[in-house]
Amino acid sequence: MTSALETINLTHFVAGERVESGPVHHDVSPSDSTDVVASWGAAADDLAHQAIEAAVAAAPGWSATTGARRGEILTTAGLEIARRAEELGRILAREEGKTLPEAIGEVRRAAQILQFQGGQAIRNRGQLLDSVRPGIEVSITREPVGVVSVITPWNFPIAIPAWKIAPALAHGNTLVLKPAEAVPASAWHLVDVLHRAGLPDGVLNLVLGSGRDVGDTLTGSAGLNAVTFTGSEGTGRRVLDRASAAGIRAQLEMGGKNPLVVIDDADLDVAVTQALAGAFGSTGQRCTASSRLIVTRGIHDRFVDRLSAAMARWRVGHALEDGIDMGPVVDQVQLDQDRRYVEQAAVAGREVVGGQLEAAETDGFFMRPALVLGTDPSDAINREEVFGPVASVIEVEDYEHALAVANDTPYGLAAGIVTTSLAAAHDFRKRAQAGMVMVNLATAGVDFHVPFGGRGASSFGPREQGEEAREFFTQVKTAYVAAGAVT
Ligand code: TXE
Repeated sequence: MTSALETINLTHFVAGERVESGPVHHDVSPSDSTDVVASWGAAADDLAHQAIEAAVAAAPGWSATTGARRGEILTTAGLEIARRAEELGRILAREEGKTLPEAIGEVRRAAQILQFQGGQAIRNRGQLLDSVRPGIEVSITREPVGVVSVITPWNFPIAIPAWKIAPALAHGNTLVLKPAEAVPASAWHLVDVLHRAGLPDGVLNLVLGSGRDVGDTLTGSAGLNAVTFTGSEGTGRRVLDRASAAGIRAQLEMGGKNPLVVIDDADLDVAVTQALAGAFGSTGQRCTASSRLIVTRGIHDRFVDRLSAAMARWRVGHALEDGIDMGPVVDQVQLDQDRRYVEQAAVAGREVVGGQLEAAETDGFFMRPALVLGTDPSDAINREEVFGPVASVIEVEDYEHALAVANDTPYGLAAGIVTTSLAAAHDFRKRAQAGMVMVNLATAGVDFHVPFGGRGASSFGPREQGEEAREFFTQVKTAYVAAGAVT
C-alpha cells in the first residue's frame, strides 16, 4: 500500500530562505515502519537564534502592513489549503496516523481557521471615551505583541499550528514556529502555502527540531515577546518558567481528563455514539478526549454492554485503509504508555474490555480501543492523562454524585453530559468546572469561531481561537488627547 508514496524533503524557513541543516531525521509513518513520510535536518541553537532575529527584523514592516493585506494573505492561503485538502490530508494521515477522513477534516479545519482569522485582521476595533477631565479624549487600541514563539504538539499537525499562527499573523505579529518532531511535514506545508500566498520574508519562520535541543532558546531568548504552547503539562510548566524568567507572556494548552456524564434518562444511542467518538476518535489522542465516562447506576450495565459491542465492531488499521474506524497510536513510546495504563488497571483488579495489540499487514502501532470498568475516581487512570484509545468507566449513584466526580480533577478543559432532562443539562452547564461544556455531545469536537481552552491544570493564559484569540496576540494602548491644543 505504501510503496508508491514519496518521501518529502523538508527545510527550515528562516528570513524567507529554505535552509537545510543536519543531522538528518526521518518522519516515519506510525501505520507502516517502511513508509518514510519526510526527511529533515534538525536545527541547533544557532538556527533558532537566526529565526528569532529574522522575526525581529520583519516585525516593524509586518505590524505596519494593513489588516486588509494581512487578511488577504491568510484568506489566499486558506483557499489553497481547502483546495488541496485530500493531498495534504494523506500526508497528515501518513505522519500522524489518524484515519484519512479525520485527516482531511483536520486540513479543512485549518483552511477555515485561516479564512476566519483572515477576516478578523480588519476587525481590530478599539474604543473612544470621554476622559474624566474636560476637553480630553481617551482611546483604547490594540497593537501587535511583537515576536511570538509557537510550539505545537503532534496530535493535530496542521490545525493547532493554524489556530495559533493565523490570529498571530492577522494581528500583526511575526513568528517562529517549532512543530513536534513526529509531524513536521504538515506544518511545513502550512508555512510553504503561507509564503506563496504572499507572506513577506521573516514574518513566519519555521524551525524543525527537538524541544530538548531548541526549546529553551525558543522560550526565553532576547527578541521574543510571547510564547504560545500546546503539549504536555510537564513541558508546559517548563515553558512557563522560561517565559516568566524572560518577562514575556505565555499561553499554554496542556492536558485534559475530560468527563462525559451519562445519567439514567439519557438516550442510550446518543450516549454510546458520543462516548465512542469522544473517547476513541483520533485514536483518543486529543486533549479533549472523553476519557472518563461517569455513568449512573440505572443505565450503567446497558451503556457498558452497548459501548463494548460497538467497540468490538471497530476496525483498527492503517490510516490510509478504506473503512477503518481508528488508526494507529503515534509511536512506540505512546503505545507503551497506553498499554501500561491498561495493564496497571488490570493488575489492580479492574475489568478491561479490548486494549489488545491488533495484528496488521504493515508494521505499525495498532492497539484496539480499551474500556476499563469498575474504576474508582482515585485510580491513576482517572487522575492522569493517558492520551490514547483508553477510556474508563466510573459508576455513580445519581446526577449529584456524577457532577461531583466530574469536577474532581486537577484539569478543566471540557466536560459533557448525556441527558434528556433540560434541568440536568442546564444545571451541568452552570456547575461543570471546565472551560468548555457539551450537552448530548462528546467532549471533543469544537468550532473554530468561538473560544477554546480550559481551567486548572489544562490551560494558562487567554483563550485560543475565535475572536477571543486577539486577547493574547495584541497588547492594549490607552491614549489621552487634549483636543483643544490640536489644530
Ligand atoms: O509532548 P511535549 P510529547 C501529552 C501526552 C503525551 C505526552 C508526551 O500525554 O503522551 O504529552 O508527548 C516541544 N521547551 N501531550 O513528548 O514534550 C516538543 O518538541 C520547549 C498532550 O509530544 O510536551 C513539541 O513541539 N518546547 C497534549 C511540544 O513541545 C519543548 C498534546 C510538545 O511536546 C520542550 C501533546 C522544551 N523544553 C502531548 N520539550 C495535549 N493534551 O494536547 C519539548 N518541547
